[in-house]
Amino acid sequence: MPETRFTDVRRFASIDSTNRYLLDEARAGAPEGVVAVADHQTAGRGRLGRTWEAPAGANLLLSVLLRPDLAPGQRHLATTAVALAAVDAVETVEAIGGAAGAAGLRVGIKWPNDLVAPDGRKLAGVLAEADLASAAPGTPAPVVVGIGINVNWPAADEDLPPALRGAAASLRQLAGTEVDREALLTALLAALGPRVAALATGEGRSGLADDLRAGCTTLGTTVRVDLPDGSFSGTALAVTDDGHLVVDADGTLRTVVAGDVVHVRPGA
Ligand code: BT5
Repeated sequence: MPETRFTDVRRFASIDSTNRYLLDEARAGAPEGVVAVADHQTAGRGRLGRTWEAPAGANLLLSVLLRPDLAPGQRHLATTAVALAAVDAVETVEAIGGAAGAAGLRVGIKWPNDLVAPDGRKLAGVLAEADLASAAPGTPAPVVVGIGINVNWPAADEDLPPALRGAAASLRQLAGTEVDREALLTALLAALGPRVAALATGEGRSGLADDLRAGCTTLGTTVRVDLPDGSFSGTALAVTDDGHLVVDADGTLRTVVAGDVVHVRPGA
């Protein structure tokens, strides 16, 4: 399977949501690989109707259109591929800037969809939205994966709305200096090629799951899992080959396919 190149990059000074834009493009037949990047979103969205905050011109807000040939149970790996590409990109760019030293900056992945700083504050969120109805018969359904990365906002905790203080952070805060958004975008588009290509083969998918395990800050922690029909707590034990989280809830192993996870206590 040839690697998709993310070269059709459509830029917007302001748009409601780059995910919404690409879902509409997908319905109109746009191919895999189209990218939408915005300086500002007026209705940036998170999961479950939540909003994504970012002032104009400070952060990276983008979505990519994928048409991955995945079984329904494997779809979380599309989120994983984009999250891992972002982790790759952050490392590269910090190494170029030298801001965090030669080793670059290693950010973690909090299951299911956050990039987090070493202290757990959220640096980025990923939102995957599939449109199962719009695919031609026998062809993979489009999946739009959006990511918002806090690049230069907030510069300090006080910049954040009260609800996000202590919970969100930016690359700028970690690096101690402004970070070049364009360089990060270039690195991210380059990293997406191999990460998305990996979705197409069994070996590639197990590599994605391995890298998710290696970077997942949720493993080993006590978590509370919030599902539409209630919550339960336990210890996050493992990530399956499909990218799902296995939680030991009082001796019963429960596999979480989608849901909100709160880190209650760090692992021993
Ligand atoms: C996410 O949802 O984290 C997915 C965010 C995806 C945003 C991108 S931007 C480009 C593309 N186009 C879109 O319209 N969306 C995508 P969730 O796990 O539901 O987290 C949302 C929650 O994160 C909010 O309710 C806030 O509590 C918090 N939050 C909002 N903005 C934040 C920020 N800039 N940094 C850290 N946390 C934030």
